[in-house]
Amino acid sequence: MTDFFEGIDPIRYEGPGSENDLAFRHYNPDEVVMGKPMKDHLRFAVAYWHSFAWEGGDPFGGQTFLRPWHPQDSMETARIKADAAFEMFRILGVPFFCWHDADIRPEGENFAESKARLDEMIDYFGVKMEDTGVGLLWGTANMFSHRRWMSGAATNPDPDVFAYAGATVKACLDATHRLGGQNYVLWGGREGYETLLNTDLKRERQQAGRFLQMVVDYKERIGFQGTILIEPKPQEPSKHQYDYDVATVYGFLRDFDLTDHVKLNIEQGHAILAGHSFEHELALAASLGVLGSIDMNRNDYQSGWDTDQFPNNTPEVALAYYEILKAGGFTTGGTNFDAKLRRQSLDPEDLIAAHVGGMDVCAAGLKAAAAMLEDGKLEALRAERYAGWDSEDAQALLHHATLEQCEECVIERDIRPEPRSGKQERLENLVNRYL
Ligand code: 3MF
Ligand code: MG
Repeated sequence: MTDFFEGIDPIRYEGPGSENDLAFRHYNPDEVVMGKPMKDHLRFAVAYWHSFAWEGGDPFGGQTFLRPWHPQDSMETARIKADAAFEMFRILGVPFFCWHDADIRPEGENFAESKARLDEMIDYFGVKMEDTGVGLLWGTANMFSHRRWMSGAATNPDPDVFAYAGATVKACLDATHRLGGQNYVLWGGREGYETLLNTDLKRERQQAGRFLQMVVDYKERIGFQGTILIEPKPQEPSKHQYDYDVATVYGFLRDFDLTDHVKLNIEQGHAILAGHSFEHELALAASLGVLGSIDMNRNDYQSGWDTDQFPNNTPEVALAYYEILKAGGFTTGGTNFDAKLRRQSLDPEDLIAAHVGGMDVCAAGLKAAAAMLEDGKLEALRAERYAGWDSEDAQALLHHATLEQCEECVIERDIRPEPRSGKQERLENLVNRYL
């Protein structure tokens, strides 16, 4: 075990009036919201990479954190890191965690050694998960950090890298399956380009589509019951990333006949980078039937990159959970905190406090979203705005009419459409009543 979090007690719910930094003010795990406990709506997960693998470096400076598991170059320190991680899961009471292969074991001399190390850590996790009851929300492969991935993984111009990517995803999907993972995620940080001058877009799209079909085929062969999730992001580290946003990924899934086999893991910060709101991406994914899970964080609105900060804006989070609840809530998905401390937040307690705050913001947002949905006013006003389409004539117009018939009808009935107020400000005022 580790004493990294020594002296920090399990976090308890103390209510909105609590002044205790290390207590929940809104996240009351067993409190029933819309018929089920809050914890089963939110399904919180800790991101191993940000909380335990990241050493505090940024493009202009190196390590700031000094942890008992540093240097992260041996299986011994990999186990110490795992001990600290499960200690934090226990303190926070989170039901899940997520990992990349590279987060949990040091890279080996070759693929075989890397795989053996991964399997050793999966055995170690298995015992801890059994002991603690913490589940795996999703596993994934880091196919973006090592230099072999610099020109892509599945979309790489070198077929050897494509093969290495296939072997890597197989190992990580097997590991996720072995741990009873609820999902498997693919974020293509290098599946894109730095310059069109050396890029064959058609070829790379074909490779990416074929690769995803191979992943789905394998998932079915091993009987993995979790959901395969693509995580959209428009750029960073690539100049342009192919899985740009929900709409782009959906078109890609359609092209390769995968819309029934793959859903999306949607990240707040990535939605913003793509020029959308988080709730836009969630609402669109829900309308297309591909809403799977979320990476919860926030970006700094003054910086044009993915700052992966913990969420602290309840109104924004409420609109996100409104779309999730309206879509029926998570099934295998959940709320993964793809969020990291600022590199100056050095203390173990900072890691705990960051998650406590993030969990509380999500819980407050969930409760506001549930109140909005149960109250029904917003949906009633939305339905009223489209009521004109409910008539038989309107449905016949939509499903059977021709343009000639439109013209005939408009002239015969001398139709002169009269615009009606969209009531946006009143709707925004209504939302604020729940916050
Ligand atoms: C990058 C990300 C990634 C993905 C992770 C899982 C490192 O902006 O969000 O986090 O979430 O690779 O797909
Ligand atoms: Mg993410």
